[in-house]
Amino acid sequence: MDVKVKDLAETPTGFIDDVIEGLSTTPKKLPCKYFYDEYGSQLFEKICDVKEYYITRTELQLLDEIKFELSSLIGPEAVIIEPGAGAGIKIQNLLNALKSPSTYVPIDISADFLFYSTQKIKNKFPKVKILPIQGDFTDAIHWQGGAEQSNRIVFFPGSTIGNFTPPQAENFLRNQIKLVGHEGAILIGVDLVKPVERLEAAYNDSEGVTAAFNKNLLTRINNELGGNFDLDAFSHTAYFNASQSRIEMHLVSQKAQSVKINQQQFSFTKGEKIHTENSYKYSVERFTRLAEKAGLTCKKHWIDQEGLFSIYYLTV
Ligand code: AVI
Repeated sequence: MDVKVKDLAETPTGFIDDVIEGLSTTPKKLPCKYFYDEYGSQLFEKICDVKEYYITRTELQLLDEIKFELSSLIGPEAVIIEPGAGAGIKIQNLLNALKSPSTYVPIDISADFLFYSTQKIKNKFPKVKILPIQGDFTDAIHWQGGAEQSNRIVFFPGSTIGNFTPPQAENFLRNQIKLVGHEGAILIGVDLVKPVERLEAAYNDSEGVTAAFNKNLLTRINNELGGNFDLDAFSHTAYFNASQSRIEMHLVSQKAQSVKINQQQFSFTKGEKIHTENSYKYSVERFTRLAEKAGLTCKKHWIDQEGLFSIYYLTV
């Protein structure tokens, strides 16, 4: 395997440009992809376990319930491609469910995550060939593959698709079609629209883990870009924007203040927000339409008993 371990906290190129650009626009914003340094990824793992965040446990349970159907839909010798693979356990459940999967292709920006997840899969599934790709899955990934031409499946769990705007989500799906080819498929988890109280509780957990996750963006700017954000002078807020069908996360300035980053000064009024994340929630109809616009057919979809989460098997 040709993946090398790099410094876990390595600053991605483009971080400073994205921060300066985002804080220079009105309203201010920061890209959510920068949540995930080592500490941010640990906080996200913790979010997945808090009682209000139903997404991870509901999807895992649903994946378990549909494993025999998935196995017969996908068939033997599948090539599973996972954009933004991270260190998750869902892939292990999927590989366990399938009949002799041939290859696993994790894609992640972090060489470390690739390294660790490759080791883990190698140990547990010694017969599965592993072909890691280091890259930003929000960009188009070009992978020809050698022998691995047929039965390619993109696995994209966790409702990460919800962190894209609908046009970006459509574009992402089009890029995945190029990866899997004409006989491929996409297995994707999508959070469902539901009563506001349930949604807002999931992004305002009582332990404050989501608040810490949101504020970690400011810590990263301070540590990696020489910023001087006062963390106590910003607070976390998350609410459902019904007209856009999305949860929005923001950091709210608690007072009029100015912050310096890399010799540049940014001023905030009291109550001014930095928009840090969108998490779109879809009905089955809306997501099916979006997938169809991208050129996919919804062959099958599943919803858990409580009606919280959906999984789709989309074919090209
Ligand atoms: C990764 N993504 C699907 C999560 C979500 O629910 O949008 C990220 C997250 N943000 C706050 N809590 C979890």
